[in-house]
Amino acid sequence: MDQSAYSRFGRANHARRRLNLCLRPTPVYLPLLLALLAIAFVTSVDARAVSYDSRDTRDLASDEATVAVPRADNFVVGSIRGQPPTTRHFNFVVSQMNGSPDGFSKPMLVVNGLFPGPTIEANQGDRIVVHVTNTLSTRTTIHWHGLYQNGTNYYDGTAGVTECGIPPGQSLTYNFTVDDFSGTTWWHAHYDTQYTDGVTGALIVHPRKYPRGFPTWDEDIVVELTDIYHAFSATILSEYLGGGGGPLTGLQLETPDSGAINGIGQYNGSTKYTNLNLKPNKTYRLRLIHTGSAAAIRFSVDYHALTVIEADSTLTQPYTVSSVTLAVAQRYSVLLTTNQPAEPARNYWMRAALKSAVAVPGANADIRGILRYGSGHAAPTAGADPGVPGSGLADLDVAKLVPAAPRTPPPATKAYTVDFSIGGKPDGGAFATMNGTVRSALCS
Ligand SMILES: [Cu+2]
Repeated sequence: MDQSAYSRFGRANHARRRLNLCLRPTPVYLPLLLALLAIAFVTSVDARAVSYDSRDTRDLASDEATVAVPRADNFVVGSIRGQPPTTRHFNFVVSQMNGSPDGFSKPMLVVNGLFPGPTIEANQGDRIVVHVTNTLSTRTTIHWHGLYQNGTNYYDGTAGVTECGIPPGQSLTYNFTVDDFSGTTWWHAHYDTQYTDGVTGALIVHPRKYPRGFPTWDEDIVVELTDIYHAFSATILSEYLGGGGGPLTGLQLETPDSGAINGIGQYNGSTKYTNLNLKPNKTYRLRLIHTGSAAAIRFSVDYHALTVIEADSTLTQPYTVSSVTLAVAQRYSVLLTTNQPAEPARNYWMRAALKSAVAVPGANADIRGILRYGSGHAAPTAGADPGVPGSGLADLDVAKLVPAAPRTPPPATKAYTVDFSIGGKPDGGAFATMNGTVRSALCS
């Protein structure tokens, strides 16, 4: 992505607001296999030390017509670190299903019936092969956010730029190496606004090695943060480009109804939460990924310091903060140690606060999950965010991030000027331009 070719939202009078859209798919014949895998996942939850209480008891086989939250294993990475280079195969089937990540049922576009979609995990030097089948009635593509695709740009998955999209009912096998890239990123549909409806997932590439003296951790967990819109994104887009027509206008169109942490959020008083069941006195690497579409998200864990060690796939010098705010498509890895006594049950709120410029009736910007390392299942007692009392820590200041292994860029041999702007159309919609021109799509 693509910070970013065009804006789904934003009008002439708020050109400063940039919508970073990134988009995604999976297997038609897989529901039974998924159910079997789900059973395997359940049995391994304790060993993995992470579970999702709100969904773990569901029987996927009886409910395959609706979107499921992936099992805990989908969010635990690191077991493949250090393996010899190999080819890793994935099957993605993109389909439309109803889902209710925040308790509100809505049509979604998903991969393999899951939201978030399957995590792709590899080591630097591996080849990644993803067989994508499109069961939608529109074209789709999958984009691998941040990968360089040096020599394989036709597998970049950017519809209208490097491909025309996978036609309905057809498939494409993406096949590329991750030799020059490592770190935390994500994949998403990159056709129209499809990813806003759910076609997203984590993409984790372990580096061959870490810099000397780099911090270490006991477990490695993916935390996918998103905003959620109850309207289908195509509807929002048409209202936006048409300058309105629906009940919401302007900034309201880019104000989410709610959000989710690893596929579970809250709306209208619902009380299902993502649960990270951790062990006490351990250090966890949390790989925060903003897979949403417009609202920035402020992530924090009550009473816990967060030590940033990675920003957008670049390792950083450790920098300890009280919260991290992510814009769309940004990623941060933070270290968190489970050693706080403040809550009697040792259960703490993870908070994903959505930052929107205007209000939408009924919207919930206070999205939470629970991080547990005590013995009980009592909910955390904290109401308002207590921060990290007595620590003197501040929120992340991106200007203070320093690469762990700085590199000097080569000198430029030629300079080009490119002016980016987002401007309004007479009818109220907006387009982004480069040097005053709007991109003509490769295919329409
Ligand atoms: Cu992207």
